[in-house]
Amino acid sequence: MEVRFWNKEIETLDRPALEQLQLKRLRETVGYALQTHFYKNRLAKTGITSPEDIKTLADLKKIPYTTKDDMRESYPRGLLAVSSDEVVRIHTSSGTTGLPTVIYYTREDLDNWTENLARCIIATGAGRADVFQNMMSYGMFTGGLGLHYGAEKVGMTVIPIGGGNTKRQIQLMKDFGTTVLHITPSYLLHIHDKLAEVEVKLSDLALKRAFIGAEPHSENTRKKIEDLFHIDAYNSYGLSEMNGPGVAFECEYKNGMHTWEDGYIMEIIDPKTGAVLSEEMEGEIVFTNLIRRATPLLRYRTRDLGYIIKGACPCGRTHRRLSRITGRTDDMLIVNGVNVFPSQIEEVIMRIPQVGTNYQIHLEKDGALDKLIIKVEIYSKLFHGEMSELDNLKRKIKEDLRASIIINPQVELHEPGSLPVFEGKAKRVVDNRPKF
Ligand code: DLL
Repeated sequence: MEVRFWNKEIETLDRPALEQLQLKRLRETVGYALQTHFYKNRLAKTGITSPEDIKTLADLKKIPYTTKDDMRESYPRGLLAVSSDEVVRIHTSSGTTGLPTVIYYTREDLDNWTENLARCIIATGAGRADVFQNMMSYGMFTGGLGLHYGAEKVGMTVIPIGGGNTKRQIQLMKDFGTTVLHITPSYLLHIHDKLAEVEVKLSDLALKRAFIGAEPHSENTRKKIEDLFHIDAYNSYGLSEMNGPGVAFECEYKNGMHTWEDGYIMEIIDPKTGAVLSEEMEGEIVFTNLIRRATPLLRYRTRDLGYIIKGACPCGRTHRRLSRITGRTDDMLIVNGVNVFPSQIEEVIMRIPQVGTNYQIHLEKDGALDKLIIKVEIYSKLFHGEMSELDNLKRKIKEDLRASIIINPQVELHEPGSLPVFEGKAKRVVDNRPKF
């Protein structure tokens, strides 16, 4: 495979040089952080009052973690490190569970973010000859604008349609010969269902690749997408607190997501004790942003779970790879005392070929007990077959789930298109148990 790079020098920098660069940028970032009320107070307690107090990368450990609550409490300007005339853009999180978190960007911050996205795009093998349909929503969400500028930078033809309006999406794919999609995996699966409805065949389209991300998905979901569309799908990870997409992205080898370590220091910690874990050990991902001056964030706890993959990637990039996101510290479900992650359920059901493109996880109370109901769409031809086929499928899904999550769920089979569709991030879990 011929490997292409956007910035070969940085992407293949040897480890000592990369760490040297990290140290230089960490010092600068601590300097910016000390301009904010929040970090000035917080760092003073640890004896860090100037960038010179950071002597080596190991000094990072002296800095306390920053949490989402810290960011909310600093809303709206407590984490702003530059004067307002230097700020050229603001993004916020959706704020559905309280005050949003806010990120400010200077011109240079946006350029740094765009540079990372250009690296990601080229790493997948895509490039200036591609037609890029950006189906992530534009606006305060970072998914739309983030990739937009990255794609323009590498010279792709960008279709800035944003999320939703599925028929129009398909029409544009067909009329403009779209080759690369940027989309959530759940919405992409839904698009496949819609193709037949609008009488568009895969052969009418020129699709080659999809960048899928912004929500958790399993390896089996990726495979399903690749098989249904005959394309390559690349996992893309990021979060608004670390600029947005472009933090970690798969290269053509699709064996974990290269995290741009000249831009982010990545640590994995034990979410309970806060202890830093070694490579291959799963825990909460913590990032320090090294390429943003307007809102410096030090040791930000993402609540996402994953691990650092050991060893070199055949592509030659030296930036270490992050595993698929295996869950979140706050999405674990406790069902009759047993811990279950939605990702475990998805992994099981998406490898069963008769299972269609959508599913939901429901939780109800049944007397004193919790009831777990898995609703899955199946392919329509099965509904017109033998009843026993449906019974067998239900039993198979139940048994496979039981083997993986140790709970006996109730399984419901649904016709294609009958479960709710999300054009952005999917909401898979419906927990109707009374809250205490
Ligand atoms: O979702 C940024 C993004 C846009 C990433 C487009 C990729 C593509 P937020 O809205 O702040 O930002 O949500 C961030 O989404 O902490 C994860 O929990 C989840 N997430 C993002 N990408 C992935 C992924 C954007 N590839 C939160 N796999 C993160 C699993 C993901 N979860």
